[in-house]
Amino acid sequence: MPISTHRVLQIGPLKPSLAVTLRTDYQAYVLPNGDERSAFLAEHGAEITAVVVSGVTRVDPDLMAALPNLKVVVNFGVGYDNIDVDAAAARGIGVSNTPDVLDDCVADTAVGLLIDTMRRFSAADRYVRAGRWPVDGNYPLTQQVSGSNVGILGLGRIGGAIATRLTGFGCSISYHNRRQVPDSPYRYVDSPVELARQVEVLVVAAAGGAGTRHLVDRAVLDALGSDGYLVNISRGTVVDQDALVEALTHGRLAGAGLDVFADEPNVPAALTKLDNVVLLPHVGSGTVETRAAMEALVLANLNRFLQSGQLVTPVR
Ligand code: 8YV
Repeated sequence: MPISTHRVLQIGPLKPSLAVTLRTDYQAYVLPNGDERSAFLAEHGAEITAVVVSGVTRVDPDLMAALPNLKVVVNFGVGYDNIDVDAAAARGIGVSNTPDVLDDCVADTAVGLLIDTMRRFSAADRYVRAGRWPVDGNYPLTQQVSGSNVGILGLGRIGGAIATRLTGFGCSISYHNRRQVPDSPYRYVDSPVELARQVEVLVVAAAGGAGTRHLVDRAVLDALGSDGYLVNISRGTVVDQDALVEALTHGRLAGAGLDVFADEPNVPAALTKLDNVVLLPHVGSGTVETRAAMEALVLANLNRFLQSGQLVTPVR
């Protein structure tokens, strides 16, 4: 397909440099918010053939219906639970994401969160800043990371990168996954509850979406128990957040390190009051290097699609 037959639409916020490139090199439209949105869709909807979004923006069947000639949704992010991929497939709309390029960065975040949560570095930092060290004395002892038993829920590319790093810390790694991973050096456990029962730390690395909603429920949290830690770098929807807040406030879990939440950017006030919880504003892939690589992959997908109708990294 020649590029001239295409019209690109940015929906929702994007990395500023990517938004500039789309506007200047592709003459992309930006979907307005509020009252102007439906007027824009009525006037321009039929022109649009390609959409670029980031993981926080929903692309649902209503939006697809308002873009009747849409051929592709290019997603900035590896997770694509923001996009109704079944509805897209039914309409013949291709979907791409940004796999591989962020594995290392997100795995770094998971390990950083795990260490911070078990060793309570953020809480200890608050202790120093509050002037408590000279007054209250040495900080309480915490839990050792090296040599601990870690369970990974979802041994995909990111889960695997987390496991590799933690092997360097002498941790024993077990995992649960939809399917057992052939030739994996790690021990497979056949349910999330059983995995939680056997480990000291559960790291959630399973993709988001309807199939994994509340995979970590009250039973899994109770199996992890009052000495157990939870780390989540995937999607807030994978964990029953109400059950998590309840377990943490009642001391039924030792602590949690969270980069993702059920209703971002809103974080339950109860969590912000707990000292045994580390809260990050979804920064898993947020480094200059990784975001540049994601941006390049978004543009590679867009270019390939505009030129040939193919994608570099289609989601299925
Ligand atoms: C991004 C992510 O923060 O890749 C993902 O799935 O969650 C993160 O890398 C997200 O895409 C929003 O830009």
